[in-house]
Amino acid sequence: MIKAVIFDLDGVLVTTDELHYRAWKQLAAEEGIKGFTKEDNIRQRGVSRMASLEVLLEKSDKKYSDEEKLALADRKNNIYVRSLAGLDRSAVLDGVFEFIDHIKSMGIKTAVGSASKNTPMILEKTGLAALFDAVSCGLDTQNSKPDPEVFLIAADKLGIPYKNCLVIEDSDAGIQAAKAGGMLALAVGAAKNNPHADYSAESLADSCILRERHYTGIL
Ligand code: B16
Ligand code: MG
Repeated sequence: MIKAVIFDLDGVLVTTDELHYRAWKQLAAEEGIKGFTKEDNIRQRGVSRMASLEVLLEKSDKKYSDEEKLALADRKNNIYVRSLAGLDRSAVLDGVFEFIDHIKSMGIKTAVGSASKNTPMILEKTGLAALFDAVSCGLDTQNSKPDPEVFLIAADKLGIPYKNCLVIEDSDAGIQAAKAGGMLALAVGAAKNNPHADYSAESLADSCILRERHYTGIL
């Protein structure tokens, strides 16, 4: 029985995935790194800032020291954070507010489980912050998805057993993390065809999520 839903942030609750992509694109252009594509960006979903940088650097001939890598990650984050300046409620993906209202009305707890260290700021700016009973993010963790740590911390903050948690994710790394943590996983968006997910849907706006028998059964 599901007692808590743990939501990924980027690509599940908000549209910041495109802003991450543009920020990495800009950094690539500044560094003269060619051939960074949307497909590469899909592999950056859900993984930490440093792991995302490694995906970009696969396209570079230059060898960067650890110090230079930290500086590159900082530059990307500065570009990304600047692009969040005008972020507001309109960045919340379709169906999110309705879905959260629905599960809260059933007494189900809600949490965020995101790799992003910018999670608190994004939740505040989009008006989502008050809707969650707990937040676990890149500021809380040592290991990034596919390690389950971010979701285990979310469940621990809620005081709910792992087997009673449903994780909603748009990344393959996130689905792997949820399953490694002994949780159920609903794959949406870019991860919707992931064979390891227990359930899948186009997005939270997909009305079948609330209508279909097996979903109502688990929720
Ligand atoms: P930051 P999620 C992830 O968010 C993004 O999908 C991923 O592309 C990014 O590298 C990661 O957050 C870290 O973000 O640089 O803001 O700390 O999908 O786990 O909500
Ligand atoms: Mg995501």
